[in-house]
Amino acid sequence: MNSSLRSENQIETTTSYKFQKEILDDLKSNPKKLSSKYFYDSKGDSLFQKIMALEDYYLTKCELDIFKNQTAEIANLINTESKPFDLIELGAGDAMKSTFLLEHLVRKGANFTYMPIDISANILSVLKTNLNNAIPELNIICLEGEYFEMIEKAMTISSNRKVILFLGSNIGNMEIADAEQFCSKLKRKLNQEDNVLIGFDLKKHPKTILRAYDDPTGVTAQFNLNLLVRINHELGANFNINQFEHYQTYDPINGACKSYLISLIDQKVLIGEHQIHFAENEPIFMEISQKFSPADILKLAHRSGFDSLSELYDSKKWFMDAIWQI
Ligand code: AVI
Repeated sequence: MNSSLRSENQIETTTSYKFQKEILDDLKSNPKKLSSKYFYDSKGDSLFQKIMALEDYYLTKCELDIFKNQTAEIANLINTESKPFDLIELGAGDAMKSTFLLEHLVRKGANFTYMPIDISANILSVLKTNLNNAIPELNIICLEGEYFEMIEKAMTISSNRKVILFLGSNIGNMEIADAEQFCSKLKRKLNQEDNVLIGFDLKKHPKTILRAYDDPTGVTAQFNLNLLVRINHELGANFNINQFEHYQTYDPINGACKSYLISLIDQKVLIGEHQIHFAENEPIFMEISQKFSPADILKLAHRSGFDSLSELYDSKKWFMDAIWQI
């Protein structure tokens, strides 16, 4: 075995050990939980694509509206003095929204390198091929791995100004305290002239929010249940997914939209050699999709050391892309 293969295998072993440890710790905790960052295996990726295409899942359409219709404004705000810069996108996925910005920047002759960061090598390679075809002039460096490790890597690749994109309300998948920690850490990595652009889903009629996360076709339910299927495949578990049901809540006061899987019966599940007991009606907390008011967003910016530079809304005012400076 050559040394690069050996180190790839070591990375794989470390990653799957981390996955197993986290899953077991989370299912042995009280209340039980699982981390939504593990939703995205290849089946999870394709279910999320289906969610984004759902009529009621408005988030993607709203942010697309901003990126389609306010592209020049975003470009002016982030491309301040036309100095070379690195445009780093956290969790780039298929870069559907940012492609509008990339095309615009290339058309305007901006001097920048696009650096998408994603945990999925597969997604990055598809993205690179698609972008090479769509925008051949674009400089692109894909960074595969965890956000902060890859931001550090980007710093070693070039000393250019950094503009960080964190779109799609991904920040909403963190508890508020974690989002604050995340933004503070991000701030510490950046320099005076850098900017961040973060997509926030706004508080709105509770029924509109619940419909987006509790679709009648059951795709969101499958998306949640798929993590149990993944645990079955990757950790040798025996979850019977018919014995768990997706349950969604939204609290219009604190803006927390939460999903759970409810155990329909009293049951024991094996994960490798570990046995986990689920009482009838016991919940597993799966995901938070936090909703914000403009004031909540300003508070988050200030508490993590940023200043607001601009707030861009879609035509319905359901979503905000906030641009922050240091
Ligand atoms: C990726 N993330 C921003 C989605 C959200 O809206 O919280 C994940 C999702 N979960 C259920 N539907 C979509």
